[in-house]
Order: sequence, then structure tokens, then C-alpha cells
Amino acid sequence: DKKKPLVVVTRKLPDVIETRMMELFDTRLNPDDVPLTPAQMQEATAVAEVLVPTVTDRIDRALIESAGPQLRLIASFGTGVDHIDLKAARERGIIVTNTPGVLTEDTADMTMALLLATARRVAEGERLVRSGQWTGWGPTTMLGHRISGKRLGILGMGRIGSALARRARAFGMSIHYHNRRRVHPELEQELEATYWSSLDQMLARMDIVSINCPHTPATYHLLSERRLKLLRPHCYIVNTSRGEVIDEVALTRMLSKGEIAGAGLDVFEHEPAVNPKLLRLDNVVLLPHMGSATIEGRIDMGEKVVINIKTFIDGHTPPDRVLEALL
Ligand code: 8YV
Repeated sequence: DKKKPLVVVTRKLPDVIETRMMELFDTRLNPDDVPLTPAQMQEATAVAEVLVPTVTDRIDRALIESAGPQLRLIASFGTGVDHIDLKAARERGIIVTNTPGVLTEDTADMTMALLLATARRVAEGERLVRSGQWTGWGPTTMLGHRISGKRLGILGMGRIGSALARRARAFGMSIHYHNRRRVHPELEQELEATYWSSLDQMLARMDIVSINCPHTPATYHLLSERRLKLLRPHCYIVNTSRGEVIDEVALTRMLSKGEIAGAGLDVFEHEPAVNPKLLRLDNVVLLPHMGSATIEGRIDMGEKVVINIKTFIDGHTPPDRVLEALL
């Protein structure tokens, strides 16, 4: 009877997933749900055959190079893989997998929620009622902007971008996008989406811009200060991708000066730290990275992790292997 492989999980996962993992593998869980310290991560990678990290774990080159030779698979619980040094993993022959697809709809829903909350001042209104300072309805108070008939510019037309486009279409918005590659004509037609090969030109013409691309070296600060300045002052920004895609300091400065109308942010450059200047602004809606946070989604993600590990252990290529070239 072959010894079960040691799987080390860095964060608390849904109970059903943890139970399944315990059945299938020799699993070491983290019941406290406090992220492992760097020393604990070192210890984990020294013994694990399979590591199951999340977005809060930094799997950098130093950690990968100091890992024991038994580490063969990093089965990340999440879709974004910017916390993992893929090149270092490849050089060590370590396979990396993620959990794409199962959080697409949830993240698109949250993007729509943030878009609406930002343009229609939902969070601000809620704060007003809770504060006890609400003096009653007024014809010119708490006015936001209509979203129907407006132009939504989607930066990154992948799975989540397309799911957002479908929702925004139903809200009467016109869809525009920038992507490295133009999407399939059939998809473009279905979404009635206009492709902009020039990001700069698109930015200058949108009413709302949503970030839906992954964070890679190529997208780091893609919305730089120079590009943010191309936006018209009534434009809103929504980000459910990664904070690093926007220059947060420049964004904060422009939001305070009213050079951008508002922002709905689910992600930040230095999570969980949030620029204190952002906290003082009323024209921003700030969420604690909860784009994919549904009970159903977390179970789906966990099931994907289990399948990836199981397939790998059975000697096959796991279905969600991440290849650097495709990012
Ligand atoms: C998760 C995410 O919260 O999947 C991602 O890329 O950002 C979120 O869905 C996180 O990844 C869990 O590891």
C-alpha cells in the first residue's frame, strides 16, 4: 500500500473540502485560519509533497528554492497566481495549478455590485442613514450617475470580463474593451462589444472603467498616473482584479482632487493595508477582497483543488495546470 502524499493546506477551507482532503491524502490543515508565518511556510515546503496556498501566501523564488525536493505540486486555492513565482517553480520542476472558471460569475456579480454602489452612492447613503444625520428626502440630494446608456470600458476581456459584459448589457450599458488579443468575433458579436487596440484611446472615451485582467509584470501599474489622466473627470473606476494594476497613490490623489468621479475597489496594492487617504474619501466604495466570496464558490474552488491534486498523484497532468506562456 503506497503511502499517502503529504498535503499541507495554509488556510482554513470549507469543512466539506477539508474532510475530503483528509480522506484522500495525508493532510495537514490550518484550523486557526491565521496565515502561516514565513518560518512556518519554510517548514511546510520542507516536508510537503503538495502545498495548497492562497492569495495571502507569498510563494517567491527564495521560498521555492529553499523547498525540499519532495515538493512537486503547488495547488493554489484561487485563480490569480501573481503570489507565486511561476518561473522559479518551473525551474525546480514544480507544477502549479489554480481554480479558474468557478468564481467567474461571483466575481462578475460583485463587480456589478461595486459599479452600481459607486455610481449610485450606495455605501455613502447607507453610512448617512446609519449616522443618524439623514434629514429626509430632497430633490437634489444624494444624486449619483445613471449607468444605463453609458460606456463601460473593460480592461481584460477574459472569463470574468465577458461575464461582466453580459450583466452590463442587461443594464443597458454599451460595452467596450481592451485586451492583448481581440476576442473571437462570435463573442464580440454576442456582447456587442467594441474592441479598442489602443488602451489610451479607450480610456479617454469611457464613463466607467473596470479592471478585469490578471496582475502580471506586463499589467503592473497598467493604469499609471499618465493613463489615469486620460480619463474624463466624470469617469468611475471599478477594480475586482488586483490592486497592483492601478497606481494606487496616483488614483487616490486624483480622486481627492475630483479628477476622477469615484472608484469601487475590492482589491488594493498592499492588502490588507489600505491607503489612509482613500479611507477619508466619500466617492469611493471599499471592499475587503470579497469578489469571489460565496459559500458555493469556495466549495467549487476546493473541489477543483482536490481534483488537481488527485489527478497529479495518479500520474496525469492536472486539469488546471498554469502555464506561464498563457498568462
Ligand atoms: C480569492 C482571488 O479570494 O482567485 C483569486 O484570484 O483573488 C480570490 O478569488 C483568493 O484567490 C483565494 O486564494
